[in-house]
Amino acid sequence: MQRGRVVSAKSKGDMFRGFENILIGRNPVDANMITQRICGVCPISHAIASSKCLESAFGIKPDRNGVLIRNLILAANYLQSHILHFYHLAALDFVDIKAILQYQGNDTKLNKIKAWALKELDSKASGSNAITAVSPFLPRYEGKDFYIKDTNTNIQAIHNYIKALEIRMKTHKMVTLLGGKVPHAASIVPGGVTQKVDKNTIKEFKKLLIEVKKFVSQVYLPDVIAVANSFPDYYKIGKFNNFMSYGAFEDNGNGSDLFKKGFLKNKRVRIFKSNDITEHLRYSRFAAPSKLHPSKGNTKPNPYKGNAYSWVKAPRYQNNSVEVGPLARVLVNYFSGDALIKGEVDSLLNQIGKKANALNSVLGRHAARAIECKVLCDESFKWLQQIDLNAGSRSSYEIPENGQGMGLTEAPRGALGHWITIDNYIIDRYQCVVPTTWNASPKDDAGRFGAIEQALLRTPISDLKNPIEAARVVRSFDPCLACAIHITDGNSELKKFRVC
Ligand code: NFE
Ligand code: MG
Repeated sequence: MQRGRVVSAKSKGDMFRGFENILIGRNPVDANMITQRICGVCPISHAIASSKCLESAFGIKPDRNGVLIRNLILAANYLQSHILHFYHLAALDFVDIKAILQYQGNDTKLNKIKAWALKELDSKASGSNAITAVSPFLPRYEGKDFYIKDTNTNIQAIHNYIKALEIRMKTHKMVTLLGGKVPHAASIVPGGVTQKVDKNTIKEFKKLLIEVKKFVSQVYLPDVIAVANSFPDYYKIGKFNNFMSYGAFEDNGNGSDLFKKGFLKNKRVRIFKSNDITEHLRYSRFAAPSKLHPSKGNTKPNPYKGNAYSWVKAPRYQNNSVEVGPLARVLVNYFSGDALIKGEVDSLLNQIGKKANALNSVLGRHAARAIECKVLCDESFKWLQQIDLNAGSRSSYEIPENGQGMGLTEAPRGALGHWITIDNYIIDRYQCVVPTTWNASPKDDAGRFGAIEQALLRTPISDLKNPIEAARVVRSFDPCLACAIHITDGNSELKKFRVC
């Protein structure tokens, strides 16, 4: 078995996206519905970014009820997305799913999984390979000490994996109560929302929220702590230096966002300036010019460009690679001294016996998602109470002949920006810079690595053929290439690691 460390990394997206080009020549309000189709996991964030973008181009402010309802829909989508990530995308990097074969108890759902696994194994029984092929749980990286050893802990985690599916269904219902449907909401529009909310809607939403909050406090947070206690090395692995948040969950009662904006470098939070964003193209499969601000950007594919290795652009803030997402939001707020976030973070740090710098890690990213869920449950109760049932929820607008707009928000995976130029009442230019464009970007014009590439460097790998450590680092960012490029090409090589 060959050991080593990651010495170089390339993060790439394998397909052209082009959503921005689809928008050119259309009615500006179409952007609101079309950009949601960029992704089925974070469509609410696109609906909000696009609504804010159009509101700024139309010169209007959103209605107060509309803002509250949008916050509630977005919070429900964050809950859905963060729980999805921890339980259904990342947990099996740590939990031994094969423990289900040892289950002897009476839980109907666990017994169903066990029976299904046994049947799958039986039908695939082709010698020693049988255990490696129970989709979607296997194959996986195999190695000594890769997964939690204690059978009961593993079985409890599998139990919570199923429970998390049920909880996600409830969060989807929360979105439909206020958004009309999932995954792509129908109610979010420039000016606010079209949904009429009454006492019953609030009652139903609250009932679901209570159940989700209980899961977050009693199951999700303890499970994150349990994983952290079993894999303490991951407080040191997967670090990055620069963090950015655009701010989200507007007008949190006092005129400020719940999650504040800022750029954090060397533990100091600086004022965020949207003018300082550029998109570098040297290693991306797009035609020059490079380093344009997104309001001037374009989307011209250049598939055969030499040196280019990704369909993801390389956005930079003041020429820095930055990490965006839950950890970035939590750290920006923590180091800004935000009392609410600081209280939640310090309480978690106390429980795990760590200092704040431990958060800059793989485990910190998982913890940040759980902390956000706790905060969003608590704040959602307050937003529900603030809705004025006797007032409307949408301000009106007129589409101007010409104009420019910008809509910034935070998607579950981080900073999301939309920029529009309107000419002769139609869209002349539309640009989206999405969270995974920041995190999974390739190198920039100066050769600086993107956030995931950088975080991978020096990661210790215990077995070259089973580089689970690298997978854990990448997965901690919760990358979504669907957002960054639309879809990945199933024929491309997915398993090439350079480890020395
Ligand atoms: Ni397809 Fe997304 C989020 C956005 S990440 S999930 O969160 O915007 O690129
Ligand atoms: Mg773009």
